[in-house]
Amino acid sequence: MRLTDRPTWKALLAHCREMGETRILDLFDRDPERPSGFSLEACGILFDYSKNPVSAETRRLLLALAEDASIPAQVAAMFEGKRINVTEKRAVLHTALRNRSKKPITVDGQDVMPGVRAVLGRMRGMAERVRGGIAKGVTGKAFTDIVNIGIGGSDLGPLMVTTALRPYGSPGLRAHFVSNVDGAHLAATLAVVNPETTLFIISSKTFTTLETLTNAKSAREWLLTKLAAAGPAEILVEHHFAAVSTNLEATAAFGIIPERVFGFWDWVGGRYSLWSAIGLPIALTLGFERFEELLAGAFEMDEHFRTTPLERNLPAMAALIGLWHIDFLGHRTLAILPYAQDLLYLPAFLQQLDMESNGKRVDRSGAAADYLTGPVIWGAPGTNGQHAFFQHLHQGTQVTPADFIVAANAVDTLPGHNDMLLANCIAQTEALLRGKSADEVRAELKARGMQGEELERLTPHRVFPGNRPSNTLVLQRLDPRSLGALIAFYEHKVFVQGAIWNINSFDQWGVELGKQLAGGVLADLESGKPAAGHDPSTRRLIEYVLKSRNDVTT
Ligand code: G6Q
Repeated sequence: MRLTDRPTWKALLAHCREMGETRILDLFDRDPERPSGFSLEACGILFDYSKNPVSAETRRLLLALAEDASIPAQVAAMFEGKRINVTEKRAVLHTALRNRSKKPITVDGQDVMPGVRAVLGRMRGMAERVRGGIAKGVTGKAFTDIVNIGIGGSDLGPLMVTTALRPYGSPGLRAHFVSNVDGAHLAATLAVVNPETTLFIISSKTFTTLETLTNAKSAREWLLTKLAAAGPAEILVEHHFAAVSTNLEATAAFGIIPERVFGFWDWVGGRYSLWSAIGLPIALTLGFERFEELLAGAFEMDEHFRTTPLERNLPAMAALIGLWHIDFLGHRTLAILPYAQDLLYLPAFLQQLDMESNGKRVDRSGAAADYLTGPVIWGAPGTNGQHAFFQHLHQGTQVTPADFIVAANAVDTLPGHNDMLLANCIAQTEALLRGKSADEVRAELKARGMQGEELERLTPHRVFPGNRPSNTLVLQRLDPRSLGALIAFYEHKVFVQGAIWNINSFDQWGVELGKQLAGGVLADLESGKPAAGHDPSTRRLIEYVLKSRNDVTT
């Protein structure tokens, strides 16, 4: 039966009409226990979803929908290594990468855990050798800089995590991330590193991604030129390059020695791969123990997710709240607002995780979905956003649900700063909820001596409608363990939503198309003439660029 024909879906539609204009504040008035009744705590994370237009009845109906979609069975199928990525006929086992138990995890009867442990062991060895100054550059100097060259799933995860855990980093070993094929990205990075002490990690599951290979080749050229006097090309590449890939033939052809190639498996999707060898920059810069703490935090969330009934299950409840916003209230975006500068890249990471997983328009059977699926994810660190786009959140014509993320304790701060940060975060959720009525505005203006026409003219501009929904996630502190749990929380939230929408959250044909199309236009640019078959606009753009370009290579 189609999702929208199910009685559980129809019951939610009817309930949505009944809820009508119910304000979230009314729900607090009706239920004094709401703050605790509509929040959950697990794995060191408080998930407060009380500031959403969700009553006990809404929750009951959402849970019924989840049961109807056999969420517990779908969760079990993922953890058990079933080939739930139906379009690529692959298992989805990023959870195996952080499985800290002794339990085997099998795909088609084959235990994947020995392979996982073997790669982790090699990562540990590499991290220890680089950090201990045993693995050195060709001229005998210890490494001071790691340049990860990768894009999408082979970039955002390690970039986000190494940035988020900055206070745990090693001052002597800096990580840089080059993803954009725009030569400016690599050039700017190469300008600040010393070839003698730089280790390049080429991260590409397929080792065919145009951007990554272009950057990798240019980095190799740069190194060979800079260190020409230090030895032959193959020795330089051997010392200064490592790779993370499933394509061992291509890494060998690039000149990377097998001992420096770290593999992973087709059951790890790019956006779920930071727990695999794609996390090598994390292990190198933070140390392998920290990387293991990250895995342990994620494992803890996996266990919570796998074993906890849906009504007390953080990712499941977050998914249901999101689904209520998207499909029933029509709120199509979600703002991710980390109140932590070190979580700078979290919105971009979650944007990929969610939008690449659930940005799908057909269900698993290939039928067009007649309901909205994944939301548009965007955001930026608070408090900066408050001085920019929060205007839209407070007074815009659209309602944007938001996730506020904050740590109760700072790892590395200056006196007074953390309280100010926390105060801003909490106050914003309150302001979005309460708003400011016309009467409150009038009273405020009168107190300032304003009256008459001027007061009435200004009042509507200063009214905040309020009733704007948000979740608040409070971590004890931003450390490897809690970050691991937080990322796994979002991974599983996305899973539950995709499972209810009956879509395959684990393919990415939309991304694959881009990889194909760029090749065609590139050939046009290189040949100086657009090939036949382009639409008129594209053809004109290619011609315009051909006429105007005048590259300067420094
Ligand atoms: C992630 C996507 C995509 C992928 C990049 C890089 O889930 O598949 O972002 O990670 O396109 O691909 P490679 O690792 O193969 O270079």
